[in-house]
Amino acid sequence: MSVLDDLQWRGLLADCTDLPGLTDRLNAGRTTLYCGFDPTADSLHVGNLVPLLALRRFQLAGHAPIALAGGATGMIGDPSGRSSERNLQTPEQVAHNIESIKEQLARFLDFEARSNPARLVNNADWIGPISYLEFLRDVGKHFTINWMVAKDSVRSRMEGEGGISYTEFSYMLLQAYDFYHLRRAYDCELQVGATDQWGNITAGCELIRRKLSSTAWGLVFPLLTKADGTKYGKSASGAVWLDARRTSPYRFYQFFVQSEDADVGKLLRTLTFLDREEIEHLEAETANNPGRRLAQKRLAEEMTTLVHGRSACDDAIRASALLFGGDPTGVSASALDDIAAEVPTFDLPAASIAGDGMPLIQLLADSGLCPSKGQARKDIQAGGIYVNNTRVTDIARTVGEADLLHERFILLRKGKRNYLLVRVSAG
Ligand code: 545
Repeated sequence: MSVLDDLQWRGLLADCTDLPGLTDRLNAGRTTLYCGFDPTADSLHVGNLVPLLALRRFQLAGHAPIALAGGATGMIGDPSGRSSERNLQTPEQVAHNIESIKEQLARFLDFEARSNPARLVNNADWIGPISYLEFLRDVGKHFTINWMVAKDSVRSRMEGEGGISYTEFSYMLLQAYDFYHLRRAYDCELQVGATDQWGNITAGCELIRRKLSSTAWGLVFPLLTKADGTKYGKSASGAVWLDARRTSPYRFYQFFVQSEDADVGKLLRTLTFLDREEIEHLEAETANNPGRRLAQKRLAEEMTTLVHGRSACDDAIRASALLFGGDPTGVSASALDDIAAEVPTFDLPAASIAGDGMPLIQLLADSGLCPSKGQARKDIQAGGIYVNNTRVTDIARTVGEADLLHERFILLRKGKRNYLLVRVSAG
């Protein structure tokens, strides 16, 4: 299957400037393509994965991908898909963000591939040195205002209340100039992005045609949405980031495990590298056996491994099992730290459990898991209290050093789902 057929089957082809022409070009041999990422934050999020993974899909098919970090464009701000003017970022913010973003981009591409290595470029390298006069003469002159205001990104803002600054209005010319530059410097013939980038991408194709009399193609993917039409990639607590410091691997895993049955097939197709046969099998499983959530588990495992690596994924799986009554052995300290962000916690000085330990009833009441010592006693008698997921039957049970996981955690549970993580500190 060709890369375009594969993208088509995955539902990733939203639009192309010339699909038959691009098909011929890709069939004829190795093609260089690019996708740009502006340093608007210090991490990519799940929503940015579709085009980034698409670069990888093209690379796996033998083509040469370029990931562009927008050191210059990030100083301006893309108006595409935004209903209001952005605040300018400081040069320091841009510099900081670009370092983290570059590191993330690099993780998904192969820079050592012998015949089609990936490249990572920064448009500040070629936009930085141009003078304003040069830019107006060499780039601006090729575009009419009439053409520019017809673009969605500009028109919607001109119709709206706040308007659009001259600065953001000019953005598309910078991105157009990038494509032209990459066309000349690296023979880059294709730019990809999600549908919000259509205007900027076609501006580049236009500039290449005008200045070089050569062709270039644009290809856009649909923006990820859920079956209910809402934006994908946001959890109740905000965006799902690729940076483990912003979204823990545990939470990342959970985000995918909790996908709706109606969305999981689409997510497997757009975000994973599983093949058609396997995905269709998982979709059939969802239809016949939804309770098992096999497709969701597979999706979460693929994505967490891709973004955080195998061992962080294994940790997240064990931590998830732990919050479903599983065995705490084998759950790493960092996974327990991630769990601390998910369930109530209670901090206890180590001295309280030294020696003979502390009565469990006391700990249940102090930590707030049970409203009082009397209620804690009743809960134990009813068989509803667990220490490290083992049921406690003895009301005289104490908790001591022997109960500690990684020398600093004790997981308490009341009933089926109420967890509380006790963190024991040295002091
Ligand atoms: C800059 C210079 C170029 C080509 C492209 C650009 C960036 C482009 C843009 N893209 C978006 C983006 O989001 C921030 C990511 C990092 C926190 O604004 N003008 O930079 C998104 N892009 C990926 C997809 C997108 C797009 O990175 O194309 O459509 C989202 O899926 O919004 O020469």
